[in-house]
Amino acid sequence: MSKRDYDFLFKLVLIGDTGVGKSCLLLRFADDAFTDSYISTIGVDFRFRTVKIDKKTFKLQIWDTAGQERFRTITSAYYRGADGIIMVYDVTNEESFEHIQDWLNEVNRYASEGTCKLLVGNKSDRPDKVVSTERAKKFADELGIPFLETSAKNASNVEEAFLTMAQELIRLREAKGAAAPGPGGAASGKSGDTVSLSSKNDKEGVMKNCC
Ligand SMILES: Nc1nc2c(ncn2[C@@H]2O[C@H](COP(=O)(O)OP(=O)(O)OP(=O)(O)O)[C@@H](O)[C@H]2O)c(=O)[nH]1
Ligand SMILES: [Mg+2]
Repeated sequence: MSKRDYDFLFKLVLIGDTGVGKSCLLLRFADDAFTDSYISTIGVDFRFRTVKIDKKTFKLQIWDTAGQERFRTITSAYYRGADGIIMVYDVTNEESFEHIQDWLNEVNRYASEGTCKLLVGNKSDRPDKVVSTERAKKFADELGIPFLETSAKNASNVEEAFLTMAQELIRLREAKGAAAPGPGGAASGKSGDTVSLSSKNDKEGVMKNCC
């Protein structure tokens, strides 16, 4: 019998308009790779990445959803049971930022209560930025959610974005007393376990999606 290879499992979901770079963020985080070619996601896709934090193994199951409107009914089904939702816009695309409010409404409608949220402004490497950092930060602060600007292209802040989310989830879990499973029923973990994010490494466990 094989033993479970992680201490905690977190289910994360990437959402946002088509073309903002959700798949590229996941590709960067899972494979440390980037592609300029644009293949719009059909439906949903997922990847795993395992990270080790203070001798504990966290398995992140990350769902990459299609931003295209026609897939909305399929993708909304994936919000339910998510531990964390990463809302992505493109810093060079005003509309994609304005639509974050719509995405948020979707999340509030479909996601479980207590789901962690994170706002990400992607493509920070581009010189033609139109959504200022201050504006997005203010928006995120009003919502009380963390915010980061990333570049999947040059790998800036990508690692930090996913780990910020993991950190939030760990904090929440600890506050709740650790033993209770998250919205996705995914957590294992022993009651009262203390974890801190002083280190991160280990790219093992990266798997191609299978179903
Ligand atoms: N300059 C720059 N281009 C990026 C970055 N991230 C993604 N792109 C480009 O943006 C385009 C769209 O990226 P995707 O990751 O496929 O976008 P998506 O959000 O998954 O789109 P859908 O699957 O249609 O929802 C591609 O041509 C990428 O190369 C980035 O950080 N910087
Ligand atoms: Mg995609």
